[in-house]
Amino acid sequence: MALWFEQALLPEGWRKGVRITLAGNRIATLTSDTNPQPQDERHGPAFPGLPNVHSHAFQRAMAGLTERAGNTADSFWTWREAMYRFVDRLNPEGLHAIAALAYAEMLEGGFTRVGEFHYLHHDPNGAPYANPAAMAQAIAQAARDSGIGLTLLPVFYAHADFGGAPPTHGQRRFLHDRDSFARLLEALKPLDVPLGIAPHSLRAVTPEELAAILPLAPDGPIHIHIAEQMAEVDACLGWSGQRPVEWLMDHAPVDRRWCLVHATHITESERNRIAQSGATVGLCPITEANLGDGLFPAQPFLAAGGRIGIGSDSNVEIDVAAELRLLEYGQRLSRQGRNLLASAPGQSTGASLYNAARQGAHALGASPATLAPGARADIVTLRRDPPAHALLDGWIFARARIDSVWCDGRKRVSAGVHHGRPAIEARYNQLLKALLD
Ligand code: NGQ
Ligand code: ZN
Repeated sequence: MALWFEQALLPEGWRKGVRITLAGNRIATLTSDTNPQPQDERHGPAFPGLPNVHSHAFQRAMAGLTERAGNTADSFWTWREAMYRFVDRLNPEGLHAIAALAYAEMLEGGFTRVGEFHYLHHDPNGAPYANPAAMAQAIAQAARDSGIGLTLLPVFYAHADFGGAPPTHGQRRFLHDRDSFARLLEALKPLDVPLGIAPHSLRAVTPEELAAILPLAPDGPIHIHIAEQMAEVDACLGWSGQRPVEWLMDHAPVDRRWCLVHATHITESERNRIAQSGATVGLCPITEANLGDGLFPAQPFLAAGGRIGIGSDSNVEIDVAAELRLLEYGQRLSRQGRNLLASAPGQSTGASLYNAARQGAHALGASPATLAPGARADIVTLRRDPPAHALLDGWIFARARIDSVWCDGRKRVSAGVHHGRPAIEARYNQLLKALLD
């Protein structure tokens, strides 16, 4: 059987009448300017799926539950307290149920690979599980259930703040020292997924710990949260006399392997240094808006040749088109202009955003999805009705909606809905009911 697409985004650009045959998880043959054959499955416009460079899957279960004003001023930090309380009772089974729904929704939303920034390692008392990979196995199982590609980013977390402050009670399930972390990395190898390493933030890791854990992962991506909140920038200045990005650039070997998550509050010089380093900035526009982080200077960063990836982070909403739209709209609102992230005069803003986000795959130790013979079949199509005339702009800015998604050669989403959704949702609803009462 073959797939036939009205139009498809090939490496050389949009082509009409594209017919693809699959062999296993890969594209076997691809022909353009061709008519469908009688048995072909016919679809609207198709393009390669996008990578999600930053997810905390478990936070999907808090979506909508932290939008009520508290008695004191709400902030990122009060949200974080609520998040710590929420995870108190999660076990591997619960994590599996939540992550499976989040990952199914990622596929529905156009993501075909996820980087899971995974730090919920230990049992509810903070004691290691007999198998240190128990929670990570739940993540990997959820990825298999949904069919999404997984890059696992095990997190090293040891402190509550700069200067090696002791961790708080709410952080007890995240903690390692160098040796227990090395054992975790060993235990993750049999999962057989691409592995990275993630020092949580400069708050959670001392300079000595950072230096000690990097050699444990000589290849693969390195992810870190950085400069997301002004309080973090101020605390870093108080501790070191430097801003977080400045400090990191001076003290760590930041290069293309690195993904700096958020990097919201940066100076012009920090911005240029990140762009020159080749590191990816992991932008999570919906979460950054939801948590009141601030606005990353995307326009000058991209103009300086900086690389970005998109993350769904807290998973309060999961939709890569909505992330890209908000990324552009944040720039429009703050800079009072339009089409600010278009790569050049005359270029489509949607296509420019899409192309930038596609490169985020490198930050997950993967190649960007592509429609070509031999490539993994990670394909997203849009509904044909109403006609998607502006294609990527229609998808990102207007009403064009996702229809079908194939990941690793298997069709997982039809008519916008993940095939496993009924079962995954039933298990999730049951779990959440138990968790919330
Ligand atoms: C996290 N989330 O690890 O889930 C963090 C909150 C922290 C975001 N930064 C915890 N969006 O940064 O300390
Ligand atoms: Zn995060």
